[in-house]
Order: sequence, then structure tokens, then C-alpha cells
Amino acid sequence: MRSRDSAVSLMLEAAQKEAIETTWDRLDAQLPQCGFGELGVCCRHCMQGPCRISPFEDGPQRGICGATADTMVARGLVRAIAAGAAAHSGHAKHLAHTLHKWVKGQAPDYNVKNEAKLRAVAARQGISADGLSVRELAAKVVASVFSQFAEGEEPLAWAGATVTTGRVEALAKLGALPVGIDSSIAEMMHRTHLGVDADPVNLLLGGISCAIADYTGCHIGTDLADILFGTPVPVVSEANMGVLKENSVNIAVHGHNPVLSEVIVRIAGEMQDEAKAAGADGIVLVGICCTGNEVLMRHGIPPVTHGVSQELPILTGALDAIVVDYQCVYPSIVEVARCYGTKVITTMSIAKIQGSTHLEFVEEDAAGKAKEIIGVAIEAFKARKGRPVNIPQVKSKVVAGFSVEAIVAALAKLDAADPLKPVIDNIVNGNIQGVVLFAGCNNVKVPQDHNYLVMAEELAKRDVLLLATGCGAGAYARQGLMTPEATEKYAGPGLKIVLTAIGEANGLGGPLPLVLHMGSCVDNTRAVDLTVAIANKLGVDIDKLPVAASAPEFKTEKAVAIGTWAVASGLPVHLGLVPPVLGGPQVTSILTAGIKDLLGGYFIVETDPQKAAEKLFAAIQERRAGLGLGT
Ligand code: NFS
Ligand code: SF4
Repeated sequence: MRSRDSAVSLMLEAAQKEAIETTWDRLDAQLPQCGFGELGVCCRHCMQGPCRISPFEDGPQRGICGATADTMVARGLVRAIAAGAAAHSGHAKHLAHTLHKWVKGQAPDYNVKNEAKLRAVAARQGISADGLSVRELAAKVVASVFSQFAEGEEPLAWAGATVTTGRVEALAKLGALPVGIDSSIAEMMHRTHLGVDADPVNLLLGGISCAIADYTGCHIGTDLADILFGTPVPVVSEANMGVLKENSVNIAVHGHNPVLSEVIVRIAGEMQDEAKAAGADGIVLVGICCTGNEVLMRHGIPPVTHGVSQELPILTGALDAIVVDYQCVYPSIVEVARCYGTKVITTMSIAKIQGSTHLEFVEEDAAGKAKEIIGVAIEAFKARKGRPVNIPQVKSKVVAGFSVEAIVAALAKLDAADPLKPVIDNIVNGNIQGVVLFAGCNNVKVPQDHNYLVMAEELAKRDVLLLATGCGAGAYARQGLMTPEATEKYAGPGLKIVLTAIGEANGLGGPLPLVLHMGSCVDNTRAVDLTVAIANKLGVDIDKLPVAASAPEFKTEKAVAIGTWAVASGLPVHLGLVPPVLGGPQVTSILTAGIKDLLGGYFIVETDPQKAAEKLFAAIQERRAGLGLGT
């Protein structure tokens, strides 16, 4: 089985019939994958290599420079963290430049849509708003953001202000509080160069510090997106390929950064008449990956698919354009698009694909560029008219939009004076046993969505509250688990009582969805904010809470960075695939055990989703016992 998404399965059948190569075919062509790589014991960090360490005693045990298996594994891992941090913070920096251009009057199509969030973020960072206009305050916030990237003298203020004091102390004791995001990434590149840091323990501590830099970048990304585009509130939509319409101009936005897609959403609304003039019923906008999450959360734009299946909506023959920004965009979409007349439009100077149409996006002329892009899609629609389409009639209802602000507002309907109290009371009385955040990607090595589905069902019936972000949230959206109906079907008795009470107090006439969609991958910081608020309210640190995270189908270096900061923040973190570390016994033991004594968090590697759910539930029970709570 390649996917548990029936739309994906139908399109894979079509791919086979039409001899279109997909990501699954290319996995097959790669098999067997290199065993050295799988164990993490190969190194290409200098031109004397590549060097490989033999897993058997009679083969080489050191690289040419003398690096051991643990050194190689640790260097490889922390470089992945640095790459993830570079991606997330690049995204954050992009938003900061957009806000900065608006401050300077150079980005007329943008605005501070959420002044309350701007003020809240400024207050949190100790920036005085006294007597300042919105533009002046935004200028100060932007300056504070830029100060986080270079090398400062103090630990990153945006990290310190958003975690517990206990976390700051624990990380400070390890020397793992970074002083700059970019400088931290650069330092990891320096330390992993030939002949610098060879101590696997020291490398891992550096990796944790860099992961905190990644966390800081993610948090800035979420904060600035909310300031510029609004903080999400609950929204009802649909997910999966059945949302495409034969006689509409179908446009997918794909990638990560809402800077472009927000404007596309607005301009698509204004260009409906132009689409109609071209003979279409209108424009249907859909999302892929985290750009899809961003526009679902803020506008209810339906997500069409995620990650590993991104080539397949093209096979419907109904997609007129895919507009991409950056990250997680497979270059293969251009090849598939060629067969169907779909226009792949790249928009960022740092992310081009040969064979695509490049329309460079600039904030100074955002609306103009969006019009040009949608115009290309309308032309593609005209060229498509009369050609057969094959749209799988598969779609699910999805309720998304659960920012922390939205969750707190929903809880306030139960207790206006003390909104977190109902959650805490229900954790204490056991109606909610704990909380698990599902994050990360789909990975072609796992039948798509399978681990997510099995684990959610297993944990929900044990009364665990479920949160999700990224392509994980996408899986639950496409599979119908972000609905009140899923709560009725899968939630254990205690969880059902709580979700129903909140839903009814909010006039929903039923429960909240089984899995709460908290947004894109940078929005994992929303889950941290919620956890920190609960920890502070209970007066304990995060490493004592019955909260855990899972990346059951993770894929990217960004996911490695997030997993590492989730561990550093004190959470047990499940990985559903084996990361390339097993060749380094010392590194493996630190990540799965030793680190628990230092930070409270640790990795649980388990590829069987049923067993993984049991292990996470056991970790939650261990924490409950530590707090003196019953089961
Ligand atoms: Ni996260 Fe989102 Fe998806 Fe994975 Fe890629 S889109 S930022 S990295 S693949 S979840
Ligand atoms: Fe080999 Fe060392 Fe060079 Fe890596 S850094 S390729 S282990 S000689």
C-alpha cells in the first residue's frame, strides 16, 4: 500500500495507466538504499572522502582524518538541524522584510492586520508602545526581530520570552542558549568542518543550541504572519482533490510563506469576473503543504494534498497552475505538469526549477504580480477547455483555525475569568489523560497517513487530546479527523465530555474536532505557547507535564530541527522512522536516554504506530504519576 488516501490511490492508478513517474516509482528505483547512509556513518565533509565506517569489526572504524562513527553521526545530525534552522528562519526573515517594507511605505499591498497581536508581541518582548503609532511600533518590533539574527551578546530574547524560566535555566546550564539565529547556523557549519569539533557530546549540545535558534525563527514566523495577516480563528472548509472543479480555473498555492499566497487569495477574489469572461465558473484556489495550511487557517482555502503526493493533483488534468514559493516543493512537479498543460510558476529568486515559468514576486508590486500569475492560470484554463479531466470525488469536511488565541477564546466561554482552568481541571480529573502534538511530514517510506491514523485512533480512545500541524494536520484534514463527527466516533469517554462541553459552550451544537489544527510547521510554536501557559499556570516546568509530541512520518531537515527543540523543551518526542544515527552508539544512547536527565525530553523511535501510541501513552502516564495524578 502506498497511501491510505483514496484520492491518492486513484491518481496512482491513473499514473500507472498513463506511465507517469511518481515519487513512489523513484523510491523503488533507489532501492536498496545505502546502508552506510541509513546508519549515518558516511562523511563527505572534506575532499579526502567520502569515508565510511564499517558496521562490522573487521572493516574501517575511522574516517581518513580519524573521525569515529559517533563523530560522523553527530556531525551529520547537527548539520541537518542547521539546515532546518536556515529554512525556518529564512521564512521568518522574509516576513520581517515584508513588515519592514510596509513600515517604510514600500509595500502598499500589506498592512498590520492584527494590531492587538502587534501590541501583545511588543509587550512580551519588553518593547514600549507608549505614544507610538502602529507604524512606529511595527518598526520597533521589526528592529527587535532583525536583532535576533546577527550575533548578539545575550541569549535570544524571543526564545527567552516565550518559554518557561525553568527551560531557560536548564538550557543555560548546558550552554545551549544561542545568541543569534544566523550566527548559530554559521557556527554549526564551522564546527562540522574537517578538524573542528570531534566530540559527539559537544556536537549534540551545539545541535540543541542551534535547534533553539530554529525555534526562535519559527516563533518569529508565526508572530509576524499573525501581525500581517491576522491570527487564525476557527473556520470550516473541505480537504482533498474532490474540491477541484472541472469548469473552474483551478490554482494551487504550494510551499510555505504566506507573503505571496495571502495576496493571491485576495486578488483571486477580485479576478472572478475575468475567469468568467474566459468561460470558467470562477477561480478555485487550493493549497498544498504549509502554504496550504497558512491559507486554510486564515481563509478556509481547501488543502488539496500534502507533501509526498504533491504530484498527483496534476494528474486530475484539472489543475491550471501551481504557484510555488519555497521549501518541500518537489522539482518533479514540472515533469508531470508538462504532460497535462499545468503551469508551474516559481516566484522566489532563491527557488527556481528549470522548465517552470518564473514570475519573480516582489512586495513592492505584490498585487500586480498576483494578477500576472492568475492571468497565466486563466490562459492555461482556456487552453485546457474541452480536454477530459479525472477528478477523484474524494473530499472531507475540516474544521481548522485553532490558534492559541482561538483555543483560549473557546475556553473562555466555560470560564471567562480563568480560561485555562477547565483544561487543567480535566487533566487533573483524568478526563484528559494528556496532550499529544502530531507534527511533521509524510514520508514515501511509510504508507501515506497510516501512522497518523493508527496513532490518533489509539490515543484518542485513551482520552488524549490531539493537536496537529504541518502535513500531519493535512493528513487528518484529508482523512476526516478534524471534524466533530470524528470526535463522536473515536474519542474516549472523558475526552468526548470535554470536547463536547467546549463545543456546546461555543454554540457549535456538538463537540470540537477530534484533532485540533494549529497551523503550519512554524506554528508548532503555537503548541509550545499553549504548553508554556499550562506549565506556568500549574507552576511546574514543561518536562513534568503529561504532554508529548510525535513526528510519525517525518521527512525534512526542518522536522529534525523541530524534533530536537521539542526534546529540548522537555517533551518525549516519537519518531516513526529511524533517523540516520544508529551507526553511532553513543549518540543514539544520548538521544533516547541520556538527554532525559539533562532536559527531561527524549526521543522514542518506534516504527510500529500501534506500539508507538502505547509508548507515548506510557510516557504520559509516567508524567501523570510524577505529578501525583491518577489514571
Ligand atoms: Ni513541515 Fe511544511 Fe510538510 Fe514536512 Fe514540508 S510542508 S514545514 S517540512 S513536508 S510537514
Ligand atoms: Fe573523511 Fe574526515 Fe574528510 Fe569526513 S572529514 S570525508 S571522515 S577525512
